[in-house]
Amino acid sequence: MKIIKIFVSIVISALLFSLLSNVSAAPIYTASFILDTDSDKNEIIYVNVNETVKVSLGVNTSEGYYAGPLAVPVFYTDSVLEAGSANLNISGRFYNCCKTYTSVVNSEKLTAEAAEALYPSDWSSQQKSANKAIYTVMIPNKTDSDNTPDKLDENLWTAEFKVRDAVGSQGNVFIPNECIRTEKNIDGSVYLARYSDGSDLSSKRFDYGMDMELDVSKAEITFQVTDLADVDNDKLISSADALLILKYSVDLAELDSDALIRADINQDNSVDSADAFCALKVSTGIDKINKYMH
Ligand SMILES: [Ca+2]
Ligand SMILES: [Ca+2]
Repeated sequence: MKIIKIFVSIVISALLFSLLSNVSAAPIYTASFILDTDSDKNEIIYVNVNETVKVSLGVNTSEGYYAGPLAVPVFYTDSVLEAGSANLNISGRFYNCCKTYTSVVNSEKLTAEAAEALYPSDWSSQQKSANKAIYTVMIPNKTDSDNTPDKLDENLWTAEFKVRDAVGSQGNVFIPNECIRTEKNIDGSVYLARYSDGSDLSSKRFDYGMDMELDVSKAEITFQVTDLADVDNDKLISSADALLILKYSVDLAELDSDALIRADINQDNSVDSADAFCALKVSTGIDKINKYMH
């Protein structure tokens, strides 16, 4: 019986590895982060350590407002997500109105004073140190309405984040409702900044105009770090994890109770070759671990 099981597992694994051997893409999760009222609030996305997460900042002004200057910090939980650079959508209409006066900068690269200016005024020092921001300033080359798009539904930038080794933790990418500094402060809305002189975009505070508002009350994504599928606990999902599951399923390897929890990828309370296949698909980017968590 054992010999048959081993034979079957070898056949299965040979088949799986030949199927997947040409796929080498790193897993990347692409999440849409749109500043309009239709996005999902507090959607939880499960991610593995070292995974790359892409988040886009989009803007939707489908009601036809005049699109004036934009100055908005997008915050992220530093202990869970390590930000890479944000790539502007250079084919976007808004970018092409604003490219002379556009900057996307991580708050880490700002002066302490400039970074401090991004935080909501009521944040504690603990909140400030826990969250960093990608600060976006996009100012039309001219403030005349004839040089700006009046309706927009597009991404402004896409940023990559690497998931830190923070299994069990949650991290957010978000625009706080409190992040509004205007005398007509309305929860859930961001007012676009009015261009004043534009010479120092990375450190200047702008006066807020009333030309347009965007509802950001649902502009939040929550990432939950999991170690599901990382059976050997080396912080990577690889074919080694798949092989380990396969060996366990034919009594050629032992797994402790914690490893068994990580190995039951399809969550059916059994560790077998189906989980090995899942591990392979996650390791090659065909599936995201999030698929197995719902
Ligand atoms: Ca692993
Ligand atoms: Ca299973």
